[in-house]
Amino acid sequence: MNATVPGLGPYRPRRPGARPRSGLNREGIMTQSPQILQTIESHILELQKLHPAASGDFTGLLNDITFAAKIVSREVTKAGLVDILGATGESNVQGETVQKLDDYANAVFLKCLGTRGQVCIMGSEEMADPIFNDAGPGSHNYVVIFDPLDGSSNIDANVSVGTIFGIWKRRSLLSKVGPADLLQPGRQLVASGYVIYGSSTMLVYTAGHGVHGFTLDPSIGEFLLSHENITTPFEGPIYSVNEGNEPKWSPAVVETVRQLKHGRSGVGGKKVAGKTSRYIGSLVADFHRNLLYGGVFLYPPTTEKPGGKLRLMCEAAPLALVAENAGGYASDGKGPILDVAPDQLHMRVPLYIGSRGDVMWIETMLSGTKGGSC
Ligand code: AHM
Ligand code: MG
Repeated sequence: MNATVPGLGPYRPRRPGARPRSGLNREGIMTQSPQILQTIESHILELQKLHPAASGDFTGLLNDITFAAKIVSREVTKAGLVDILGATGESNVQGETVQKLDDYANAVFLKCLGTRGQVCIMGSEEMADPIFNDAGPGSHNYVVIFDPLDGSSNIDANVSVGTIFGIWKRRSLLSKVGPADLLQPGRQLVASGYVIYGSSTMLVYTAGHGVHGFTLDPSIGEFLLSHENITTPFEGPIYSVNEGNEPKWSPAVVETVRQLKHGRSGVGGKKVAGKTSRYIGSLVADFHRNLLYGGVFLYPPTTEKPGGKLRLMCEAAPLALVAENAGGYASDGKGPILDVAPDQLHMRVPLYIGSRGDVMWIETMLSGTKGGSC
């Protein structure tokens, strides 16, 4: 079910040469009503109306994320103009070089999420430990885990990067907030989404009533509904994987990718065509493209990273919820990503995500190999 206001259509860019939407004729006289666009704030408010007992905390939290995304978008788009590019020289908790914009995006999300008293735990890919903020049961009801700027190694080349976020409900209703509140599986997510900072900035989110995409109109500083109720094809024409890792994959993964590329024989011996390859190396951008066009993204285990590279809580699980709510699927090669129980904030997993039919076929190929482990 989707939560649009009756009578308000999705945002559609104007065709070149089409009449201006203002409804003014050449003499400046109003001849038609202006098209009404739906902002993300009004969309979120409509969602809140579906839950009459809602306190507004969750709505406020989604609005905080939207606001943070606008600020980060502003910095990402002007990154080429100011001296903000380049690594700080420090390493994050996984030993990877931290880019300056990572630091900035992290600080923005922490600042925006921490001020209204709805959040009891904030965890970020950029911080070794989560931040606990507990004023006792009854308040601070949400846990937010995010990757503030995923794909940041691409920033210097002006390639799309993104933010990924997941929101869980606090479990401890009568006691102090603790690890059980933090380490929840993706199945318990109440909302998740991502922001892609690309040729335009888009925010895509799901809170259980479909997956909806909003495009930032920089001239008015608003995210406007542009992709209502996104659904992904059951099978798609694209596979996305870093094929440079092939020497480090298990034989099962090598064979799986070979068949994705060359095709295979399907049910009743019917030939299933090979797919085309697209790989940006920026998870949000690769995921977003495949969500719209259909296909599958793979980050299998390698001999160097036997547990996979991508993080369960701030990358895989939030995107898995988006995929499932759009009709797709995400697997660690053995079962649903959403059912994987985290043992720590920065736990990594193998990831196969995208069109449901494609991911299920991969799961079958890898069954008995511990998700494609080497
Ligand atoms: P990051 O969180 O440090 O930016 O790393 C995650 C990124 C993903 O965006 C992308 O899918 C993956 O790393 C690419 O890895 P590789 O360069 O090994 O193909
Ligand atoms: Mg990341």
